[in-house]
Amino acid sequence: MKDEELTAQSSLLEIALPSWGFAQGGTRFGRFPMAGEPRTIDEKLEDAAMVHRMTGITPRVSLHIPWDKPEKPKALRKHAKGLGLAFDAMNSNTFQDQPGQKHSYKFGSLSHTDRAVRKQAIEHNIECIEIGKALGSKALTVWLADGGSFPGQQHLRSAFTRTLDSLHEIYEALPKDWRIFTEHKPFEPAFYSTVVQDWGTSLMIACELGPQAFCLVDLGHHLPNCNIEMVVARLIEANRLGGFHFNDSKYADDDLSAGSIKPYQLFLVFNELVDAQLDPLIQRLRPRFQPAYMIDQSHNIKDPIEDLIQSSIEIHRAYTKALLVDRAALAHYQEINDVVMAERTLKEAYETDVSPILAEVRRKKGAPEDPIAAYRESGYRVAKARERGN
Ligand code: RM4
Ligand code: MN
Ligand code: MN
Repeated sequence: MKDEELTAQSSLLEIALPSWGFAQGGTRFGRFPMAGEPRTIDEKLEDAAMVHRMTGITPRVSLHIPWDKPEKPKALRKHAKGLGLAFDAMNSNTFQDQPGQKHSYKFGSLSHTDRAVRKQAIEHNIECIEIGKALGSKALTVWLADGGSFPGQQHLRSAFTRTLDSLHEIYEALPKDWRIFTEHKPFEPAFYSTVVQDWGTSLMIACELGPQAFCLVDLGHHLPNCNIEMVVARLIEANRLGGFHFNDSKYADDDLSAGSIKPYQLFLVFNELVDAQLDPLIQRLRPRFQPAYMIDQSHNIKDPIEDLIQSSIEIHRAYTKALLVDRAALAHYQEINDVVMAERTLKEAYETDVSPILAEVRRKKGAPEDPIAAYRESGYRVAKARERGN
């Protein structure tokens, strides 16, 4: 691929930012707030606009409800537009009890044995859709903490059937131009049996619900050594790959910066995505192949703005390297079973320094060559600490 073509392709990537990633995160042991962190959704949007000014590739924000529930969604949409931002998928939250909530989610939400609890969780998801409509969002992401921590606690099949029934009701409320994503996760907070624990379950849900339902792959939601690129390839083949939550992990759902621990894995995931994107057969048979890219991390010790900039760059890097793979050569080596040359073809792309291409894409979008340095020079956080008084 020529440099201009590579730059053009590379500049097509867009990644959504999580509203829940702008305040300093914490663990169950503690949280160490930083001066100048945002307190309201308006302030989080200001920070998102700063990230987008630095990266040029992060123009949308994904909202978590009720954490970032807007009082006036229409006004928030206007505020975002003024900052050059729009809204990505809506995220529902039935994994925590909120003040004043009638029924508790202690023993589940969409899978609960009590119809009243399920109804409350269904209504919450429908409310997320309603807010999302006013914001211009086009998708709902459902991650469920539902499950059991001890053998015998839940009837495994019935818990799944109830979840499916609940999801059907949410699906009914989905506008025709929306998509619903279900996110799998093997464990935590349930430590024995999670209802949507793997991509197989997520795929069953998508197939049961209908053509607007897709699976979302959160890179941190896999057991150690899971071959995530295989999961991606299978979901593409099933025409049900909806999108990603990017992050990285060493042990489990660590929510570390994308590309910080296993950059080769991130590249291999993008290798599958680019391969499908360039495959005319896939484009013809699966016109709905439009994965949504999003970051889902917890910024416990880094400045969240720096972490989001850094992660966006690493995702962009992995994608651009995947564009470099000589696909004709790879196909040839696979065909003749030349293992070494096939692997070398991937490694050649992976080992190419694409930093100049990334910088060129940013330059064309009016973003700085070195986003972290530019952000630090801007004195943004210090100014915000003064302005926000924290
Ligand atoms: C979960 C999952 C969801 C996210 C919550 C905060 O582990 O990754 O996507 O919404 O965390
Ligand atoms: Mn996630
Ligand atoms: Mn997670």
